[in-house]
Amino acid sequence: MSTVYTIERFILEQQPDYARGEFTNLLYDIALSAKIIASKTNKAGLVQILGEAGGTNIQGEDQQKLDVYADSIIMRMCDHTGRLCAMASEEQEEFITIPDRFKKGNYVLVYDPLDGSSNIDVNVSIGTIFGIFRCVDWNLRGRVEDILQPGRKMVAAGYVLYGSSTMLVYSTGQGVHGFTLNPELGEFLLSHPHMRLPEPPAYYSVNGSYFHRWSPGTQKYLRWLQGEIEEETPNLSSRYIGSLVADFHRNILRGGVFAYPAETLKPEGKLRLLYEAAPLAYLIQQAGGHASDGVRPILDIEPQEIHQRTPLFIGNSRLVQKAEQFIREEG
Ligand code: AHM
Ligand code: MG
Repeated sequence: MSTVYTIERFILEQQPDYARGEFTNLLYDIALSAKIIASKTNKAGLVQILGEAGGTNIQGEDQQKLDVYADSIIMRMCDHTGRLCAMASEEQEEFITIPDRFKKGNYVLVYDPLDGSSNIDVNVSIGTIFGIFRCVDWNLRGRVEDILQPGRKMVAAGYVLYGSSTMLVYSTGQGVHGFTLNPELGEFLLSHPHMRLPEPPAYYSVNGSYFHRWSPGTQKYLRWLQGEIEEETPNLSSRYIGSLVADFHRNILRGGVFAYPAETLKPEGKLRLLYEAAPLAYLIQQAGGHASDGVRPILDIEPQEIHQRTPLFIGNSRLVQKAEQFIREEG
């Protein structure tokens, strides 16, 4: 029988001998939050019977929207453990400080608690994205400087996909590893060790309905992806779920590129740099790929504000570099 690795065992075995366990335990906290969120998202369809999310259920209790619920689970799971000095969440305007009554830790957690929320009501995969930094100054309580760090400084990143199975995929800089939740055991089991982007790439994922609002370089890029321009033409098929984690996960397994470019109505793009683009950029680099805003690596961008947006091209390095080339050439 092959060895069964629970996520706990795997994280522990990857931990260097000198580690004090603070970081390891933070990953456990995230895995536990993921299990709690998964058990709730699995029942999302039942709110139609038991009461709408955001409305009142048959017991007369207020139903929390799932993204708000996921946010409070992660925040409450992580704010009192003494492992963090600050957090930032897509669901909260300001960054989250650790209350004075709790011990402060040395790490910073940035997260999108439930991305792809437009997909919840139609039973399509959704996900959680997270990134971890070290605090800039370990002696101080969390400040905005601790949050506004470039992706290059992340010490870990990952996502949880709530799909046909729940999967947790993460990296601490030693490759990308995927775990599938066994619902009977309530354990994440190692199912995808050392994930690497396969060659040749199979898919491109982009919302082509915005084509007329893209720059000429971006339009040319889509035509190239579709095989219309004879210049190292790729042989790709199209897949777009509209759920970043799910689109990213499929592309990391099958090979490909995901793009959410800038367009006239969204000149900065739609996706958020700190807790969407940067963690996935960290992962894709670990899987042998690349992420760019069309001009520079996502990992090099210094965020100016917590909820800053960025255009995003992410996946197979050659496919991402081609986007950069067309955007450069348009001048
Ligand atoms: P959200 O943070 O409001 O859930 O929006 C982010 C989602 C991503 O998961 C996905 O890649 C993108 O929005 C899809 O946007 P569009 O519908 O414009 O293609
Ligand atoms: Mg989001």
